[in-house]
Amino acid sequence: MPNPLYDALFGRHIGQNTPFLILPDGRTITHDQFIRSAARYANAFSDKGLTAGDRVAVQVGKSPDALALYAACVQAGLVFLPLNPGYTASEVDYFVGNSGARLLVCDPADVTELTPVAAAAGAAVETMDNTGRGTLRDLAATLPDTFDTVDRGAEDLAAFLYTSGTTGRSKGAMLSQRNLLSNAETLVDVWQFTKADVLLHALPIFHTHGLFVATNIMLLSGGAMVFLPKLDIDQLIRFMPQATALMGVPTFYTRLLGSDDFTAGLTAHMRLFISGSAPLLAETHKQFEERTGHRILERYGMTETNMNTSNPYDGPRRGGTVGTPLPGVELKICDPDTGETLRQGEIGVVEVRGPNVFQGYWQMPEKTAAELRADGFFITGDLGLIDEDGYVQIVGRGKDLIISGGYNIYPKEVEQVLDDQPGVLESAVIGVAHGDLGEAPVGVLVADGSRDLDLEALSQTVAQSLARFKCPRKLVVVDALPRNTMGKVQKNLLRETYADLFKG
Ligand code: MLC
Ligand code: AMP
Repeated sequence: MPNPLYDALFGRHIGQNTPFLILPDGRTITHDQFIRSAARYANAFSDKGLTAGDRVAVQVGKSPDALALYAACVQAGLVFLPLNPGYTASEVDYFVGNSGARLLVCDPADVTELTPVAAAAGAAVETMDNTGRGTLRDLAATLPDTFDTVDRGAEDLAAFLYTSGTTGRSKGAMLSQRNLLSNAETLVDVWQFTKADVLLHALPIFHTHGLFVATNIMLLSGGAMVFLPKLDIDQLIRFMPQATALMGVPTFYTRLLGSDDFTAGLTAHMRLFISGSAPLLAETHKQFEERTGHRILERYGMTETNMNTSNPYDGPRRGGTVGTPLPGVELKICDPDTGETLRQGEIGVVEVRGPNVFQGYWQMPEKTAAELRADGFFITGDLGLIDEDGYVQIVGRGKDLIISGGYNIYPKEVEQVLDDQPGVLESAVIGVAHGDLGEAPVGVLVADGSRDLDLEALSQTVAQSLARFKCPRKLVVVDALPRNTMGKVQKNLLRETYADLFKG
C-alpha cells in the first residue's frame, strides 16, 4: 500500500545490510536492523489500539530506539510528536492535552510524575530510557519485525512539532508527509548527499534540525550517521575521521573552534559543514575558514516550514547571509503593516510559500489565519532583506523571541512565571549576547516591596515550571522598567543596558 514518506525514507532500506547508525560504543545498526526494529514498534502501537491519525507524544532521551519510534509512527500512519526531555511535567501536561495524544512514551524515571498527566488527557503511558529499554521495547520484542505499512497520502499528517507563540500557549505545527518529503528531496539534491556520506549527528532529535533536516536527508540518501547522544566536542573530534559532513547550530562551531585538537588536518577530508537554527556570526564563519579552509554553509528554516534558503553547495557561500531560496520555495520581503512586497534591499518581514510550508496550527484556526495567508505565504516573523545578488540576510526578528544555543525561548512565557512569584511586581525577559549560546535569557525584575527578593530561591522555583534552557541565566532587580509613551516596555533599552553582562 502507498505511504510516500515511509516508502522513500524507510521501506526502501528493507534487506539493506549497509550501516545506518554508528554508535559511540562502536556498535553499528544496519538499515535493515533499524527498519525491523521500527516495525516491531509499529506492531506495538497497533497492539495498544492506536490507529491512523492518532498522536503519539514521545519525551525520551536520544537513542536508536527513540529514532525507530519516528519510523514506526510513519509506518503505522500515526502522528509523531517529539518533546524535549527537558520539559517539566506541567509543560508536558499542556502538549499531551492540547494534541489529544493517545499515548505518551516517557523515561521510566518520569513515569510516576507523568502517569496522572497522561491519564488526565486520556493517554496511555509506556516507558523508554535513553538506552531504549522500557515497557515499550519489552512489548515490541514479543512482536513480529515486519508490519503491514498503513496507507497514507502525501497530504496526511506525519508529525506535530510544538512551537511557542509570542502570545498564549505553544502551537502544534502540523506537518504533512509532503512537507517533510519534499524538503528532504530538495536538500539531498542541493547539498549533494549520497549513500557514501557519513553525517556526524550530535543534535537532539525532537526538533526540525536534528530530526527532519539531518535524519530525513540521511535516510533518503542512504548514508550513515555517527549517532551521538549530545554535543560532546571530544567525541565529535574522535569521530570526525569517519565522517564526511556535520550539521549543527552555531554553538557547535564556536565550541569546535575552542578546541586546539580541531585542526585543518582533522577536517581535510570533510565534504561539508552546515550551520543553522540561529545566526552564525560572520566572525565565526571567518575564523572557521582560517582554521580549516572550509566555508561553513549556512541555511535558514523553521519548525513551520522546514528549510527555506541555503547558501550554495557550488558557488559563493557568504558569511552573514542564509543564501538563496531553495528550489520550489518562494520568498519575499514584506511590509510588516501592509503585507506589501518591498523592493530589493529593503528590510521587512520574510514570507515563504512552497510544498515545505506546514498545514497550520492544530486546532487553532485564528492563529493559523494570522500567520498563514490565504494565498499560501507563511509570515515567518523574521526580519530580512534580499541583497543585490539575491542572497537573503536575516537582520532581526519581528517576534519577541530569544534563540539560545538553537532553542527558542519566548520571553512572555518566562515573564508570566516570574510575575507570579511572591515579591515580584513585574518582569521583562531579554536575550543578551552570550559567547557560547549566541544569546542567553536574562530576567529584569521589579520588586513589589512586600519582601526582599531572594534571587537564588526565585531561580529554583522558576525551574520547577520551566525547562532549564528557558530559565534566566541571570536575574537583576531594577526600580522600574523603561516604558515608551504608549506604556510598552522598551526591551531595546534593557538589551543595551545589559549588553555586556556575559562578557569576559
Ligand atoms: C542546554 N542548556 C541550555 C541549552 N542547552 N541552556 C540554554 N540554551 C541551551 N541551548 C542548559 C541545560 O538545561 C543545563 O542546565 C545546562 O545548560 C547544561 O546542559 P547540557 O545538556 O550539558 O548543555 P549542552 O550539551 O552544553 O547543550 C548546549 C547545546 C544544546 C547548544 C549543544 O542546547 C543543543 O544541542 N542545541 C541544539 C538545539 C537545536 O537542535 N535546535 C534546532 C531547533 S530547529 P542546568 O541548569 O540543568 O545546568 C530550528 C529550525 C532550524 O531552529 O532552522 O533548524
Ligand atoms: P524554530 O521555531 O525553533 O524552528 O526556530 C526558527 C527560527 O530560528 C527562525 O524563525 C529564525 O528566527 C531562526 N533561524 C533559523 N535559522 C537561522 C539562520 N541561519 N540565521 C538566523 N536565524 C535563523
